[in-house]
Amino acid sequence: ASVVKQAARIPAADLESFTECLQGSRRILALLGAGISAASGLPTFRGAGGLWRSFDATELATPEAFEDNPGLVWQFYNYRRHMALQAQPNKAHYALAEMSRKNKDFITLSQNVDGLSQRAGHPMEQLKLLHGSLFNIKCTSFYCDYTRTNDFTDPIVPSLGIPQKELFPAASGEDSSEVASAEQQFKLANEVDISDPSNPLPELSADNLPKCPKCNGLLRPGVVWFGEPLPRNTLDYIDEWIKSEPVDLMLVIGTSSSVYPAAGYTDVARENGARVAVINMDPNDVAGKRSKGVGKGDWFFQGDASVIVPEILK
Ligand code: BV8
Ligand code: ZN
Repeated sequence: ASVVKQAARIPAADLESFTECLQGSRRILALLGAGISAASGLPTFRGAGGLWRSFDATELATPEAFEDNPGLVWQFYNYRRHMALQAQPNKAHYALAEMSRKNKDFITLSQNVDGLSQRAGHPMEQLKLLHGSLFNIKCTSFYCDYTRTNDFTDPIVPSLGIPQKELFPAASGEDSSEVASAEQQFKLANEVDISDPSNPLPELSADNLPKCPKCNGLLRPGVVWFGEPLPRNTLDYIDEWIKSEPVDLMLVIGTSSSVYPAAGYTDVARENGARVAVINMDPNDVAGKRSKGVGKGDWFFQGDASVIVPEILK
């Protein structure tokens, strides 16, 4: 958290030239990554927080992981839903929402699934969720089209919050009377921090997991996993928007620009006329590498997005 509070260092000359460009810009694109939500307390993917119970988040954000152990993957997403619901949007989310309200030609592309841009009041028609949302749910049955959005149930199913007997079975050999009472189990579940690798992770059987009300199939988080295509209509909309007229300015905020096709939009925008301002805590992450967002005539503002973004957009 101390890193996040690092004061922003915005060189006056850069701020001046950026402000001049911003004021002369109409068609503006923003690409958001986990770094914009760091100040809201949500761990990024690659930073120290990018691990959950010693799992690398990208190991769990795959269809294979879900196929292999839906209970584990649901506990990962249930935990992230809970964290995101506890978090508050920060000044960067609000500044972008404000700019979007003032300028209909300002579009935000978010890689984040945490819902914070939405909760900051970002106009939804100008917010494109590239990787879905923790709060969308969809059915895994091949023939079933059941989906629901804005599902803020927490925990998503009782079994992910209040343990029942089958979740904490008596250690083998002990007779069932040894199993903690429901009250003790409830207390245990609420005290047990399941993000802590040293605590036992309940083995959830499929019948404890979210079920489709239409076909009783297993439901999954409505996010885009690695190896899955991004929503076709979203990709088409963005391509059309970028190519229809020149882009004046692109803001690349709090992203390692390591995941494609999302990261590729910076180069596409630049090819369509955009100048690029990168806001990131870590200069090593973006400086120099053209495809990582910083090239000639660009700006790089180092520091916490929740401090820098409101500062440079005001
Ligand atoms: C696709 C939702 C094709 C889920 C996410 C090899 C094998 C397999 C696949 C690939 C491969 N090579 C390339 C690929 C494609 C793959 C990919 O790009 N892999 C990478 C790892 C190489 N991409 C895909 O699989 C995509 N799909 O290509 O499909 C296809 C086409 C047709 C038919 C079938 C298939 C799907 C990718 C989407 C995956 N889902 N999220 C979930 O969240 O659980 S991605 C997830 O990780 C995030 O959404 C985000 O996009 C990404 C993490 O990136 P960042 O947001 O940038 O976060 P990160 O931690 O990396 O960086 C944080 C940054 O913030 C840092 O720069 C840090 O310095 C900075 N920072 C930190 N604190 C602050 C800060 N900055 C400012 N202020 C601070 N306070
Ligand atoms: Zn279904």
